[in-house]
Amino acid sequence: MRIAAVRVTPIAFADPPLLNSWGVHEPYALRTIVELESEEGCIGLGEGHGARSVAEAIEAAREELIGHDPWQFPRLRALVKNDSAYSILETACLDLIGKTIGRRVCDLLGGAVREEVPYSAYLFYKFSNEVNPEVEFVDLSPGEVRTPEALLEQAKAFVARFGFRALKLKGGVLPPEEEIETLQRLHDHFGEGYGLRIDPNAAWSVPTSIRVCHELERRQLRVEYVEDPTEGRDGMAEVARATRLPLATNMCVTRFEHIADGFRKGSIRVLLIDHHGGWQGLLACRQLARVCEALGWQVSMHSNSHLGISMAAMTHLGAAIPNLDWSCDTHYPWAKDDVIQKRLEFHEGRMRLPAGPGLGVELDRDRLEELAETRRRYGRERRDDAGEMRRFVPDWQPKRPPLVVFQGAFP
Ligand code: GKR
Ligand code: MG
Repeated sequence: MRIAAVRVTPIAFADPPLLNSWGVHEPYALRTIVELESEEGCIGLGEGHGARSVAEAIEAAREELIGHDPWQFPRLRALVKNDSAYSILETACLDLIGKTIGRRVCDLLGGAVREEVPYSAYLFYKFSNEVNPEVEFVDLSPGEVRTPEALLEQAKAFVARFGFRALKLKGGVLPPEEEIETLQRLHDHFGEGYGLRIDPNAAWSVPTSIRVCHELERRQLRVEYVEDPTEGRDGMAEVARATRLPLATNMCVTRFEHIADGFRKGSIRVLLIDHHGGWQGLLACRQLARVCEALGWQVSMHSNSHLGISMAAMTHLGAAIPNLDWSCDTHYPWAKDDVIQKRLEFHEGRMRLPAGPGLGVELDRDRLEELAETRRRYGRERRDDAGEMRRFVPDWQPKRPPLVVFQGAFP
């Protein structure tokens, strides 16, 4: 089997004004969609980070990709050095192979250990959707959410609609005391049956992180883990030594090269894997899960704003990892649009593996073209939450710059 055609489509889709420690989501999130067509006319799909540099990296490899055998992953890696671009192409190759031989992507990752993958509610403080009156967002949590009470209402809507049993709060937005109070409200309303997580994206100092962890311990909330309270593997290790709560990361250990240092220092107990960026694809993430097991680290999964091809790929990966210890993150409920023909659904907080070979999803070409047009009109070429926040707070500065930037998402 050989690749006969490569189509790269940068898109933009409506994304509500969700707040984080850098700023606020722009009215459109950017993604890159790739189709790889084999000589036999079969099409493999990939989705990933939306910065212009990612599409350019794929375009730069186009000539060598034509005629490439999709089974040859080391050669693909040699052709494409940009991690985000590689991961999109790898996903598309796996989809293409699966569709050609009639097997699911999870089988190509070693086989499914579960048919349904658990996900968590990804809860955000946010501005009212009315700050972007020209954009049509998903009908979930349309108003402003900047108090513990309002966040609880958002959580109720997520749990009622999707049945999630774990609640992750994007922190680093309100003063820490109000974010603790928000977790308390969630605990009081939902009770022990629901796990809580908070992720301020390294916005807190070491002393603040320790103070927050001690307060969460004192209140005896059911905290599954505290994600990236502070910056860097040294800072995280200092916090880890001071608390009984497990620390998790998608910021201080984001590549294989970081593992030894993070392990030696004791910076984390949970790793949020992500096939889209520095971990370099689904196959490597499957291996990464084995490394985590050997180190005694637990495994969870990270997400950024995404659509259905990524949703399917994440679900195949989650299905193929025996030691998936925690329900996975996903931004999917925040997206109204999609580029696949039938949007994927959660049932009781889980997503079933899509039926059919490969990823099990098919492209909606009309919708892809519409979202490509949205991207052309929108004109932005990389995510800029801090710049967007300056529309509302002209002298805004991100609370603390993240140590590790998310390649492709924040180039
Ligand atoms: O969507 O605002 C966001 C998140 O903060 C995202 O950018 C992070 O990459 O979800 C992420 C995380 O867990 O840190
Ligand atoms: Mg995180």
